[in-house]
Amino acid sequence: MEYPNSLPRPAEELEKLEKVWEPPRGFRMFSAVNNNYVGVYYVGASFLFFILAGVLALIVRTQLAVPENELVGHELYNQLFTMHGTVMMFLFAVPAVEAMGVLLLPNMLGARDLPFPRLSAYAFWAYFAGGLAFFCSIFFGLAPNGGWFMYPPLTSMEFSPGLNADFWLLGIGFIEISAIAGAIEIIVGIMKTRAPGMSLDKLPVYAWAMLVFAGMIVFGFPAVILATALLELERAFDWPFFLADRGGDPVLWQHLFWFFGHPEVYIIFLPAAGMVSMIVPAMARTPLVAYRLVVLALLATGFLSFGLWVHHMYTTGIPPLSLSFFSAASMAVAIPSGIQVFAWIATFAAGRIQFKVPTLFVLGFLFIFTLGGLTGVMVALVPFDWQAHDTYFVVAHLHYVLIGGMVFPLFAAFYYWIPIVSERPLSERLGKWVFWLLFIGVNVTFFTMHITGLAGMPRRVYTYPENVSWGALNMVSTLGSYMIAAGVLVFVIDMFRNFRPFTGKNAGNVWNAGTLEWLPSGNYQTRSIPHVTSREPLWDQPKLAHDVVAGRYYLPGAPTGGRETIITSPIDARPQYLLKLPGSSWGPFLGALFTAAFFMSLVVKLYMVGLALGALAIAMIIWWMWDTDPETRDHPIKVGDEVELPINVVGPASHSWWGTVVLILVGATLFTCLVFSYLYLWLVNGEIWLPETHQLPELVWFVVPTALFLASSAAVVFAGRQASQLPRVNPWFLRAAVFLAIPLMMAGLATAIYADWHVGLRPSESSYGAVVYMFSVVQGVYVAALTLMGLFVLARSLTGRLSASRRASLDNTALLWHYMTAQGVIGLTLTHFFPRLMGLS
Ligand code: HEM
Ligand SMILES: [Cu+2]
Repeated sequence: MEYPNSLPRPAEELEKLEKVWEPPRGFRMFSAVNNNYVGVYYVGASFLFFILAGVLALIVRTQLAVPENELVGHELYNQLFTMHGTVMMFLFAVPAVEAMGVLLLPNMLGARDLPFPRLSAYAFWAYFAGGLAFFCSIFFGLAPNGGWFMYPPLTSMEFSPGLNADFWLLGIGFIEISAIAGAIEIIVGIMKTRAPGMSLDKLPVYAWAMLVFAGMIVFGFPAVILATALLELERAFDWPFFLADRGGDPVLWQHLFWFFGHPEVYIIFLPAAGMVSMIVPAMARTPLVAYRLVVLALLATGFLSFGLWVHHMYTTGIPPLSLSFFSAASMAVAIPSGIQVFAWIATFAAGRIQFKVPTLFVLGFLFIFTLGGLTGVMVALVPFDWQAHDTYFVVAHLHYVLIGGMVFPLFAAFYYWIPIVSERPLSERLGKWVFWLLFIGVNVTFFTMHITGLAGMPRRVYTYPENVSWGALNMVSTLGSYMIAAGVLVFVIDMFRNFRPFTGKNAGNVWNAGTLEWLPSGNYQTRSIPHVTSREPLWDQPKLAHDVVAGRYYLPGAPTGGRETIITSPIDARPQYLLKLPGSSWGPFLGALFTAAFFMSLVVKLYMVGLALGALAIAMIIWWMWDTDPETRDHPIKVGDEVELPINVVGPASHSWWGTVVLILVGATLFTCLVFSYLYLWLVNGEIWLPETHQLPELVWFVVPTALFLASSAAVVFAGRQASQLPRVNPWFLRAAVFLAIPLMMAGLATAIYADWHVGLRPSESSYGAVVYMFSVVQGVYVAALTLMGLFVLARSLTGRLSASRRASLDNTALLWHYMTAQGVIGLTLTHFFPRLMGLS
């Protein structure tokens, strides 16, 4: 084929590329933003939380080893198992798979980096700092103790006074926000930074899995963010969302929680399945059997898993028709998982297997996960579930699924992929020890729990009497857990002996795999960005690695003098423009620390300190946003002898437009969950929800805020029109329009709140009042954010950073602005007309 670039390359080209991508040294490593640094930190931090939560599990198991043990006592035990479950799920499992994505995806897609490196860095540091602070609550006896799903009324103020539950609510709500930031990065990265030619049909299965994973975060996590916000408002300001005596309903929490919580299981499992789909072909030395079916299975699982949340709530009195719908959906989701398992087995059968450590972990995964699936079928049978519910049988089942479905694939992935970030691969000999200790340990620990469970031992009890004869089984189980710990210890030793990241070198393609992450790479990833023509380019083009290193493909140097990558079209990956990437910066690190501190001060109710910290966090974000949206040059940049790309395009082609659209989807999901809560509370508590004596505001109070929101959007539209005619028109028209839009929007919010207030509605009197004011709370978040963004746009215009071709800040602000208006109008329409329509008032 024709190569984009001719050889030989100019002598200084590689030197310049290396210089531009040179990572910071010493303590400035905290300011690194590129993925091969942040990705490694991120994976490391999540593993640290795995160990910390594991230590908690060991204490739990030690406590349970013998009957009538008084090692930790009742209250601490509750905190221990709550923290163990919470940390494992929220600080280990989700971040670990997200971290692997940040680390692997750029290499796998043939990109220099994902499109928002500073956002990744910010998300990581926020998670790490916030997570550590959250974990430390256990040392002060302040850790939450209501179990990892935190059901009210147990977690309401009445039964959980003190700060423990607040730590959970604010800590987890905040960490989910960081997970969403990572998901936006991953979606836009997969859609827009693939190597030229890597059409969706040639996308590695792992990237597909991560796309579904990130999409599920976008549609799943807002539910739990809303739920935590509602419960926190109830606890802090007595807004009765979940208190039945004032029209609330504790089951609303369960709906919102499981609408996130069930997909959560697949959010953890799908990336692991994606990893396995990469490891199996490499270890079998043959392409994955039924690529398209596997991709379809991933998409189907993602889609179906959202219809299943109710199966965690069979005992809450669901109507029979919806019961049968949800059980049918629960069974349907087994089909796509089955397809993947068959595809892996067929691939192993078709190839010649290399029996290395990653292969062992994949086989261990298949074994343990299948057993977990079988007990899953058992608990799906209603009479059996009735017996096993809340016993150790369920603890056994859930650990088989989680450890089999996620921990084993993760270890396979560690052993498989570490050669691309470390100068040395991990040891095969020690790896076998790790595998057998973990495999035997897990089965010893958890298989016995099936039996203790059937013998009637309930979960979440801190001890049990002598005479029930659960003692021997529990002792075995505890010994097993020490075996697991020994396995993890050997792994850590292996890491100390062999893991050498950040040296600028790596061990290379040790397994002879076929996908792009195995191209020789430096801090800049690949020397030149290949043109992809198949799913396993390294197998199909034997000279590819050589040509890439020689600089024959796209972007062999750093033509703009800074970091850059190629942005391609979402479906068929045609090159669209050259994106200038940021270098190291302190903004994300400091911004994240301030954000974490902000949330922690909310927990301890230091609202003024929180305000100051929040302002600092925002200042950091503005600081780093300031140099995005660079000056476009008139002449395009050469990325090949004959291939030229523009810099920085406007509108839907641009990566920041995509980022904003995904953010809007997040917001829209949260808003939909709020609408659901409103209707749900009406449905279950209709009679006391809206007292008949209550007067709705006159309709003029619908018209005025609606008109104000619409007018503010119109002003923003006008500003956009003006911007596209710059420099022919006077920039002061644009500035005046943006400046006017802000008070219009604020007035819209203020009148909406006043409308409810002046008819005597109060948020703490009834769940109706609480949920109606909640619409304004959500709207208020947008008003605050858009005020800042509007001022930001103004500042850019005043300093000459806004023009017809350099206007991403204005365009993205406008997108979000119109969304805010739409959300406001829908909320107003619902709260004003629904009660009238139902004849409630
Ligand atoms: C590494 C070995 C592990 C051991 C020995 C272990 C042990 C335990 C035990 C004994 C309980 C029951 C506590 C009780 O009900 O009183 C428990 C609960 C739990 N574990 Fe683990 N676990 C391990 C790994 C994991 C992993 C990897 C995950 C998730 C990725 C996980 C997630 C959970 C969850 C969600 C609960 C439920 C907590 C609750 O009831 O609120 N565990 N674990
Ligand atoms: Cu479920």
